[in-house]
Amino acid sequence: MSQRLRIALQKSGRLADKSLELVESAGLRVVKGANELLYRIENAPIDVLRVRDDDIPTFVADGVADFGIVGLNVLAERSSEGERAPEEVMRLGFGRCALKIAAPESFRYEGPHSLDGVRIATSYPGVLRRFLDEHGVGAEIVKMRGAVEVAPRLKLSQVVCDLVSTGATLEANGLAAVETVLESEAVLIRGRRALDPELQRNAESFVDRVGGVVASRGAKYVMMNAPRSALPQISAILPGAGAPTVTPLAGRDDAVAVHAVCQESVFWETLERLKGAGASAILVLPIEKMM
Ligand code: PRT
Ligand code: ZN
Repeated sequence: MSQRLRIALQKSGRLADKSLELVESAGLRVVKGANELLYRIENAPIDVLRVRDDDIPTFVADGVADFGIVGLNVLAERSSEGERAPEEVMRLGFGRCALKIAAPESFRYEGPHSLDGVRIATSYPGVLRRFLDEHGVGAEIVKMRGAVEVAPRLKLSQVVCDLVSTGATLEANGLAAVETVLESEAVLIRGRRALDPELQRNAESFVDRVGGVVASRGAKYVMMNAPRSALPQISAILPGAGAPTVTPLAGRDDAVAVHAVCQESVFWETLERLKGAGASAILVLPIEKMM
């Protein structure tokens, strides 16, 4: 029997749908069978293990799964505990949030030193400790598993260190963010063990495909005609493009066709600047796949 690669994804929660979507965008057909714990991929030797996000780093570190998708916040907390942390393969561009220190309005915050001797409630004691140590701050960390935002009202702590996306939860609890400890997004992680050659090939192909999906998201293919003399200026305007492809135009020595893959958003302003530099017939096309 051939060996199957295992990818651990959050079963339900903020990352669940987008993680599965990413796998599907990579051309892997997921069969949502009766087995809630394990989904099979029908067109590749891969299984999807569906678990709680907190368990994913452990499963990947222990080899129960070969890859996983978690918030960078979860990976960072795990890494701060020292031993056997999985490695980050790539950032995935969704699940964005930030681990922030938030305080009631009455708290005077003038920088990390304002936290000296203060009690801080958090579910991320490791990441917070590292931040405090880096700033030479001695604060007392109160570890909580959830509902961190209520700690100041319960007099468990003066301030909190919690994940924030819109900030609505902080606001509803009379807190305001004063410091960012970690910017987070979903990341692909893998274990550090060597895999059998066959699994290793599968793993490389999986990483290539996921990388292709992530890179092509937001990327655009830009084409235009331009005076040869404007090439340096045009290359400088194209957002996040490597060296563009330049081809001659039939019957015209002074003008060329320029093709480029832009990794960043191409705005109307960009097109206007290209036009201003002498470009004409500018086309911006979506990219479906990239490798
Ligand atoms: O059941 P399981 O253990 O798998 O899930 P979970 O409840 O532990 O995690 P889940 O699904 O809530 O979050 C999974 C991951 O999503 C986190 O580890 C983060 O990487 C990421 N993420 C992105 C967030 C948020 N945005 C977020 N807003 N995780 C939590 N929140 C919390 C925030 O702390 C606040 O309490 O959501 C609340 C609303 O946030 P505001 O700022 O929009 O009000
Ligand atoms: Zn969790």
